Amino acid sequence: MANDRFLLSRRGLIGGLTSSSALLLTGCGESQPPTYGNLLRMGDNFTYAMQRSLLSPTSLVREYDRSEVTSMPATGTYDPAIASTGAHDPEAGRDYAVLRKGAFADWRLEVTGLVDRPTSFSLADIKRLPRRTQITKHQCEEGWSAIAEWTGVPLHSLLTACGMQPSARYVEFYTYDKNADNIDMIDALHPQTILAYGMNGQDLPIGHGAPLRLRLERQIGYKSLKFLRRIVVSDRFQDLGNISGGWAWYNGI
Ligand SMILES: Nc1nc2c(c(=O)[nH]1)N[C@H]1C(S)=C(S)[C@@H](COP(=O)(O)O)O[C@H]1N2
Ligand SMILES: [Mo]
Repeated sequence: MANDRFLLSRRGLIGGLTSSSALLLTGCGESQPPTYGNLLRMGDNFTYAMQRSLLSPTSLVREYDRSEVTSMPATGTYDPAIASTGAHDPEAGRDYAVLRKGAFADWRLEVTGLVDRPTSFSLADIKRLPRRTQITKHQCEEGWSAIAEWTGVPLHSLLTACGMQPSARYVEFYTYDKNADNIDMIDALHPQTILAYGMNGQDLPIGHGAPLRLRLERQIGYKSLKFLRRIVVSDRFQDLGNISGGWAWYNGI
């Protein structure tokens, strides 16, 4: 009897959870990831649905104390100007070498697409926007993790500065190596999604993505693109290389 009651109440609980998460999902307008229907991307469906139903759109990842900061290796591409590191792009790599030589004084971040004010930001422009510092754990898909302090502009502040339009659904990132990727608006507007120019109290080092990188704290390491060059706000999902390259589009942690 006791067991039955437990089962019943548990069923009730599950029913309740399902309907409230359905409500929440409808509220977000996102019940399936854009990769839905791709058999190879079944994992996206599961983690996306779980995260979107169990976490509020603004639930924060844990932040650490400064005493918990660890060392962090620079991985993947650690210098877009050097052909032997990471996903080298000969043309962009040459551009990067020139910008790096000039201490990024001529570097610009282009923000275009569904914005009222397409803008080309210098690093100084970006540093004048609102700033957030957070100490978070980076988790690489290869198994290692590291804790570091990141300082930068919240992506939502940058998008607001450009007059993001209501039809925006995805934010695309293009870099100085061959990496590009996109995220949905829930991740884009999350309070801990920042474009970081500082790491552990210093300028962001080359190896970690200078002069500006994404910190996408609610997803796995490879989504936090380094060496940002261009941002495009879009209403259309497209595979910018990760999915065709065998990676999950959505990989929440
Ligand atoms: N442009 C670019 N961004 C990138 C990568 C890369 O190779 N190029 N590697 C990704 C991966 S797999 C990880 S784990 C982190 C590594 O960041 P780090 O070099 O600061 O440790 O950056 C991510 N962002
Ligand atoms: Mo990684």
